Amino acid sequence: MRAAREMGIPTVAVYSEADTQALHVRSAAESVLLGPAPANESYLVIDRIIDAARATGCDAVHPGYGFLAENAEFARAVTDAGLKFIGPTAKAIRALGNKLEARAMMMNAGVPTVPGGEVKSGKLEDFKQLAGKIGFPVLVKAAAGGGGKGMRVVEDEAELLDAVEAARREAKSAFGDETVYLEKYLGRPRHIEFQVMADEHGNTVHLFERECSIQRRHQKIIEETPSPALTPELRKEMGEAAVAAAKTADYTSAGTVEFLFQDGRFYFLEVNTRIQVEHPVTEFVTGVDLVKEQIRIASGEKLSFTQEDIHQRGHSTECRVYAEDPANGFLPSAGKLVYLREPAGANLRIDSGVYSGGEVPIFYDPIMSKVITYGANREESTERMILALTDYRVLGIKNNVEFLIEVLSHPEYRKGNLFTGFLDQFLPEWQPRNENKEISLALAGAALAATATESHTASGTASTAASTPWQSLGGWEL
Ligand code: MV4
Repeated sequence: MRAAREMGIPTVAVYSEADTQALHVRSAAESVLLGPAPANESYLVIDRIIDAARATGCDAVHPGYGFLAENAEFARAVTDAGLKFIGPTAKAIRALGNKLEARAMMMNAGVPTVPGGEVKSGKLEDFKQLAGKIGFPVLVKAAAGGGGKGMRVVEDEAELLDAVEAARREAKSAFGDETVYLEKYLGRPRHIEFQVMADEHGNTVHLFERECSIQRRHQKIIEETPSPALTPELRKEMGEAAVAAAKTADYTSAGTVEFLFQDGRFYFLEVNTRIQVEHPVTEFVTGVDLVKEQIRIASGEKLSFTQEDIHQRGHSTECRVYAEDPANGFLPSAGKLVYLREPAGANLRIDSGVYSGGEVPIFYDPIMSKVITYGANREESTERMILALTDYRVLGIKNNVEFLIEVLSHPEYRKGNLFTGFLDQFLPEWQPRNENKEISLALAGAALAATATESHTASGTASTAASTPWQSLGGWEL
């Protein structure tokens, strides 16, 4: 909406009954109610969104990065309604959505993939043979999967048949497609992805990488660019592979080519056919507004830059602030956001979906905001992030801010020693250092409010003045 506004384009928000007071509704020129809180009665009902676009005279639909953003049927319906879909074509979304199909396309285009493949016969005997050829451990993956759903690690042949059958059942009930395939299991990979952009005139570029290894249960929590693992040579090679991947899929708009990276080698994983949550780190380091560029591409323009125009300058870090309790199994936290004060400053961006006094609904993904920092180098960006998070004040909703600070402060994080198992290995069963922080903050606030009127006049005469902490310290800080 901000990108559109800067381009002089008015926007219409759609929302559910749970989101009547939501920030995105307040930010749009107009808004349309889709239906009740459950997403399958509102945000996931394709026809209602098309109707809302038509009723308000929209020219285009931006799918964002949730709900229907990677739904080929939705992209098709938008196009069939005579509207422009701000994203890739339905055909590209569909082809890349099938992981086995995407893998085959990439192998054809010369993009490195993890050793493995399909068992066309579907016979368990043939799975055994393939697994033997790949070498254990192997990973059973669902063709229709992605994001970690329906995966199973198999350590030896004895476990294989059960795993294949279980993965098939799971895939069938989750995706309606029981096709599974095998890959060599990489035990300690980094997740490194490349941003790509392509226009409708055959121009395709990459905007370098993002390292997203710090995640739990396939939910990313810290992303950064550049990746501490890449050399200029590897970066060039991976960037070229990402562009080849986009070209072979006839890709248009913004997309992400995901790779696993281990022992100096990279392997294609999948393509995310949407703008991603972590896109701001790329914007900081390249200076390109990716959403504006998406809108320009959708209106038929050529890319406003070439590959040679794009450079990485400095370092950027993003932390996702979630409404969840890290001390209690990361259980989502909902309710009234009693008080919120977000940090501010140079080289700091906050993309927030909440506000002080607002409600955080239970119905959707518990992300509250994204804090993004920029620095001349990794140390500066990380230090700036720690200070920003230290200044992030939340009352009423459990959140992961302290947890994030601890990850950023960890010696292995500082060394850039990142891999997808980082949190399980270095911060298992994490507990906050000061569980009473929220109570302390509330007491400090109450004390400050109670003494606000008298303190300036009476402090000089009070005999306890010297020993009271309120004289020397800001109440909130204490
Ligand atoms: C893998 C892997 C190890 N070896 N494939 C998880 C998400 C899904 N798109 C693919 N995933 C993985 N595929 C092979 N051959 C490890 C993961 C994986 C992972 C990948 C990226 C980011 C976080 C992850 C967490 C656990 C497992």
